[in-house]
Amino acid sequence: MPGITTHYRATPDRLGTYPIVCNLLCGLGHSLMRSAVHVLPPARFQQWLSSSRSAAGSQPGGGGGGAGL
Ligand SMILES: [Cu+2]
Repeated sequence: MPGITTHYRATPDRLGTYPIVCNLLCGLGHSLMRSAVHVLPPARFQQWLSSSRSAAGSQPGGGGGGAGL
């Protein structure tokens, strides 16, 4: 729903990429509300974190974007 922030919780006990599907019938566009959670090894996560911080520092507004995997 516009203006409402929702949260998902993931338990990262296995490496991989897992789909996230909106679980609230929230209105127009609900069927398109898809995302993913990526569970990475610690070194790979640190690499992603460093590159995200670099990208955020070089873009107006500081957006870090997605996981970029
Ligand atoms: Cu939805």
